[in-house]
Parts: sequence; C-alpha cells; structure tokens
Amino acid sequence: AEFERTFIAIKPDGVQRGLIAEIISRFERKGYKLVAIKVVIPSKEFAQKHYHDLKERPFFNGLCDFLSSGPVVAMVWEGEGVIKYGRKLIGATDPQKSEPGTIRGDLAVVVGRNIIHGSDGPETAKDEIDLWFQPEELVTYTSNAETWIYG
Ligand code: DAT
Ligand code: MG
Repeated sequence: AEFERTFIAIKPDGVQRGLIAEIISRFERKGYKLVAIKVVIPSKEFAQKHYHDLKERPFFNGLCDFLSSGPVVAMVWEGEGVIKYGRKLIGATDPQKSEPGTIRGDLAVVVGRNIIHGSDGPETAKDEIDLWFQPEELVTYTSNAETWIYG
C-alpha cells in the first residue's frame, strides 16, 4: 500500500539522554514503518534552513544553536495518517502542556529541550524530507506486518 510519509528527528537532547530506542519504539509499536534513518550533526546554517518558518521568533537563534549542538537522529516514517498522528504521539510543543502518554509529556520538561521534532503537515513533511534526505536514502519495502496492521 502507498502511505504518507513524515519527517521525525530526535534532537540532541533526546540523543544525549539515551532516548533513541524509546522514541523509535513508540512509532514502531504503533504500526508505522521506518523508511529512512541516519545520525547527523547539522550545521547551524542547516538548522536555520530546517526552522526557516520561525526566523522572526525571538528564540530562533538559540533554537538553531541547540539543534546544531550535537547528533540528531533523522528519520522518515510511513503509514496511514502518520503526519497528523505522529504529532499526536509527540505531544504539544511545550512539555508543560503535553499530555501524559505522549513522548514529550512522558520524557521532557521544558519547551527549549523537548527532545523531538515532527513535521506539522503534508507540505512541511515533503520539504523536510527533501531537506534532510537524498531520494535514494528512502527505502520502499513491504512489511509482512502490514496485513495485520491494516487488514
Ligand atoms: P513543534 O516542534 O511542536 O513543531 P514549533 O514548530 O512551533 O513547535 O517550534 C519549533 C521548536 O522551537 C519547538 O519544538 C521548540 C522551540 N520553541 C517553540 N516555541 C518556543 C518558545 N516559546 N520558547 C522557546 N523555544 C520554543
Ligand atoms: Mg514545528
């Protein structure tokens, strides 16, 4: 089946805190399919591109310094509704407001260190996948679990 794709990144705080497996596990157990993954330290210029929509915000500079401060786990996840539901798994931007049970609700405390990024819509998903990955880094395959997940 052809499903939508979203860009998910574990930020440097999530990596340094040893939360890579925990975060991947939540997407994997849900039933979404991992189609690309790599570990990168983004440059500050790259971080500015990634967050270009926020360039007028007062926290933009600190945010870009933070994203480029260490390794990030960049991923593409695929599945029905993964863009919107992925945001639900992640939880509200400010961990003080994220529900328990969400990634940020369970694992983060402040907005400046909220451990994970997820695309907020179909257009940003496409733009962010194109920014972070070469087309050949995305793997198309059939998971044998698919008929058990989707019927
Ligand atoms: P999200 O990451 O939930 O899509 P966003 O796109 O509005 O949120 O902002 C990107 C990141 O910027 C967010 O994950 C953390 C940081 N950020 C957002 N609002 C902030 C604020 N008021 N103060 C400090 N950092 C903030
Ligand atoms: Mg955002």
